[in-house]
Amino acid sequence: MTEIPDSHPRRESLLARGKIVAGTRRGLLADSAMIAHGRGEAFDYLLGERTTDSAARAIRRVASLLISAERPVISTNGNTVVLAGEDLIRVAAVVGCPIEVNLYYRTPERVAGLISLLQEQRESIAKEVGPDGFEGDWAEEVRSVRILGTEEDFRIEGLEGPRSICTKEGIGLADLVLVPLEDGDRCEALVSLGKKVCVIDLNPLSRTAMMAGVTIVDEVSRASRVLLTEVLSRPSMEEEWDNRAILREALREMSGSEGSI
Ligand code: PTJ
Repeated sequence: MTEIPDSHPRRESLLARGKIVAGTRRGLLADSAMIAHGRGEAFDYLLGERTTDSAARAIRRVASLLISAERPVISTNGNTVVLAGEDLIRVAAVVGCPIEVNLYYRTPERVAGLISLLQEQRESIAKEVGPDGFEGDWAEEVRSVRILGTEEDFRIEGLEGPRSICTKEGIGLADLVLVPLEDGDRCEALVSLGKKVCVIDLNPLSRTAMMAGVTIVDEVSRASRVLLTEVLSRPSMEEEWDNRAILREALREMSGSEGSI
């Protein structure tokens, strides 16, 4: 990858692009992964490439739900593993939940490749010092994070073909699913199965964003970093949650960028 100076104003964005390009070359990503990423970038530009107040509140809500759920699972696709796999493994270690590779464009090769990448990431994270605020044996907690995806022993009712395939231990029996960059159909199918669905999606107008119980309108790697801090602080649950209000606020935050002209 070309060296990007620390002072470059678009450093984070260029590094993320580099990860998407490298993931594509390794055959880990869907053919349309770059198109999806580019769409996300456009919304992120309008957000000012920052975690906004409304996104921070949504992240806190998701942290409290993850901690109080009985069987939470973090569902990951190609783009998510490449951009945010490491922080999501850290989150899973703190919460004590599995990570499942669940793809829109499912092929056995991509599932196996993404699981191997997550296993590599898990091993290198296990060798780190635990994050501030974590109490316990970090290496043990990280190594105990289950990485699922190949079992294929459950079907998501309401979806057809390979998209319906998931694991019973993960999404199948989960009461809460955190699904970054989800598609609208799957979000809807998971909601109709009675699961609590939390999503990370930079597009506040997507069907996914509107169907989910909690929507984090933020870039997946930035949001996952903040989510780690939040699960470590174990926030208590606020009573009310109005997801539509959060989406409206995200849209206002985007249009607020007109002030910078
Ligand atoms: O790995 P697979 O086979 O599961 O395929 C993954 C993609 C993302 C290619 C697939 O799910 C897809 O085509 O997604 P869509 O329908 O293009 O939706 C992607 C959504 O994620 C859009 O609403 C984007 O704005 C949003 N998005 C893209 N990049 C990011 C993002 N949201 C947060 N962070 C990002 N980095």
